[in-house]
Amino acid sequence: MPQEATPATVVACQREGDVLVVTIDNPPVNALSAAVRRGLQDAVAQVAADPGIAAVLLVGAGRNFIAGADIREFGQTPQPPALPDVCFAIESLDRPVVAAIAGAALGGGLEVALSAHYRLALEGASLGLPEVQLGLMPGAGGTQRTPRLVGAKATLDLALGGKPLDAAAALALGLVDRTAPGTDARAAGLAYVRELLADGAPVRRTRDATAGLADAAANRAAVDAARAEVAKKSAHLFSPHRIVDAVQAALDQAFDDGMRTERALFLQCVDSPQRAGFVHAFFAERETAKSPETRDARPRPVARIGVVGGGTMGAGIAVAVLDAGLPVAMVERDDAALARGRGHVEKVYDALVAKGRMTAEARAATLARFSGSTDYASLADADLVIEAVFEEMGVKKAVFAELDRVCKPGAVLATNTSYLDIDEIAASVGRPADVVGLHFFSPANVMKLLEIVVPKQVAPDVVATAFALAKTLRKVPVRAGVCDGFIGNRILAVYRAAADHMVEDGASPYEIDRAVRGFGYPMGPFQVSDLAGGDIGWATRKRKAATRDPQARYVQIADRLCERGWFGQKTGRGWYLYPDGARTGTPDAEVEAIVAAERQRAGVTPRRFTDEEIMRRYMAAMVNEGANVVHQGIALRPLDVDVTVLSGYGFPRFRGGPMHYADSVGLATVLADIQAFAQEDPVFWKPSPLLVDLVARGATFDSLNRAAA
Ligand code: 3H9
Repeated sequence: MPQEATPATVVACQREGDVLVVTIDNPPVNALSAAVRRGLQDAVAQVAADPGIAAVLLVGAGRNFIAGADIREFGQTPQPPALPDVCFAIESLDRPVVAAIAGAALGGGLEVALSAHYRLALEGASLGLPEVQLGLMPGAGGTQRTPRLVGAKATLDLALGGKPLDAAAALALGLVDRTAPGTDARAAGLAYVRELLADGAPVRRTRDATAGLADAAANRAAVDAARAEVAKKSAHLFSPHRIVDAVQAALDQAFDDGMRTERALFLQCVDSPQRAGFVHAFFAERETAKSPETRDARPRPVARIGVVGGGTMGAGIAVAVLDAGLPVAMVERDDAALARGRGHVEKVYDALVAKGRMTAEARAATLARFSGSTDYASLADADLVIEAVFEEMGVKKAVFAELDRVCKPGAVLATNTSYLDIDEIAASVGRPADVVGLHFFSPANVMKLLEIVVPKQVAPDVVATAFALAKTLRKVPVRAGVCDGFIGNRILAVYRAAADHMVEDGASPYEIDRAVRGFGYPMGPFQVSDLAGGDIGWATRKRKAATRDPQARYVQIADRLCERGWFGQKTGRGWYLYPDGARTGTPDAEVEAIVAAERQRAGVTPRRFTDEEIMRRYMAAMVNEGANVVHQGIALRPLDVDVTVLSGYGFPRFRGGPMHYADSVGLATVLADIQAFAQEDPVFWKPSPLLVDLVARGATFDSLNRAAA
């Protein structure tokens, strides 16, 4: 039985002579739960009552200082003491308080550190205000103390960007007073405390600091610039606007008033649906990183990786591997193809050097880990090989036959296929238990999502190896079963079809893209198609033509564009026009004319759609297919669908993913929509049995997430 967290177990106070060492010990990341807050409050009381204590040292046990507030507590009844009060009490102590930071001092963790009178950051420390990534804002003085120390611009950069600083950057900014080598916060902290005591260093409260407020004009300009930037880039988001308001309050108001303003704004963020969406996404991503196999099996060691295929995908995968610091061996069928593959890889690093984001030496060192060959024998010592060749079963099987021949026993053989039957590929080799799907998204070195596709015969430790690889490559893994399109592309096909139906029924592609952007997506589906290349979808449609249900509605508009060679950005026109290589498209009257002609051919009398109607259908299609994917066991839980669509398809993170969104709308409402749409098209709009069952039981998708936990 784990020990119950009490203030005394999660915050340990220990005397080192006249120094009280206060250790926050709340695994896994020392989050500031109610027990920790009470423990810190008790520590303050102990100092106040004991004149023999000359100074206080705050440290975190384990790898982190404090990762922030306990995110699980938001949305529940708040338990006293509130963190701002704890911070105020620490800062108010009349003897020096030092925070020695190893690992993460994030959010509330940095706010606790800012309440100390002196700060020391060790090697590898990471200091930041990431609350914005959770739909929140700093709520324990982060927006009030930080500007007093480092000014409004640096504060806004930290709180709006959400990216942490390392120790050196924090020192350069003035967020910490000193850095120290190593990771032993207690030893380095004690040495620093001794030095401060020997120097007679005074109590120095951040709330009284004035350095950051000195340049009033610069601070004002920073707030104005941030406000304009937020209005432009984060108009959909709730918390960034409030962050700017709070930092402005730090400039305009006395400390105590500013704290009250911050608190009020923070509580608005806590209550916002966006906070619930972001926090759901945070925990969902941590859940998808685990699978039944990662619990039961140990990953095989992976030090050498092979990639077969040097096209866009293969090269992108090679770059992802190189970026993770591993060596990669590429195999292509002939010298010319290999040269192109190498060229794709080099281009990525050349661009980084040109932008000043990588030195020429670092580029050379990275590429030194890349080797290429036309001989499969070069993969003989690879621990894991990823096949990324042409999407055709015969071609894939030929590659796997070669891998079967040359790879050492125990090597993991992965395919990057997006829709082929991996069971069939596995069955074609003599070691089916070593075959797994690793479905990367393009560009593979940038996109976060990695679908780990689990065929029938795969060994659990091969799946565990795939998850370990995802971690090494800093990808977001989601476990998927074998089916056409796995989780992501299968759902995409359905909501994209719903969009096509709406176009034929009267909505223009531009209206749909606008509505989808209005919902929070960076791009609409027709913009995405133009970016990816319309030929890709066209090839899939042709492949599926023979097996398509003749009863199913099929909209031909996209085919009409493709027949003209209008594939999108790369051909200068698709759904949009891209004159002179423009990256943003402009609406095309000729496309509208083609759409009108196709409506006529299909015998449709066009009608108008509001943005709300468009999104109801778009989301209903997405949610219904998401439910099917869970119902059929392709996705383990609804949260796996959420993470897939969030990390691979641009779904707005603040909405938590389609299944979380459906819960927030109400599943009965979503089902009623589907049933209403089914009146027009019962073949397309078939309510998922899972959705029907959940509505009948008055249950939510989240209940399935919790049941699986
Ligand atoms: C805040 O502070 C608001 C304040 O300003 C105002 C308050 C009034 N709470 O990521 P990992 C769990 S908002 C609860 O895999 P890593 C996580 O779920 C907060 N749990 O480890 C996982 O659990 P499990 C601002 C948390 O080493 C385990 O810890 N702070 C929290 O890759 C390990 O997590 C942030 O936004 C939490 N705050 O990375 C920081 N954090 O094992 C959020 C983590 O059961 N956290 N868990 O799946 C992080 O960025 C990373 O966790 C961190 C460690 C970098 C710290």
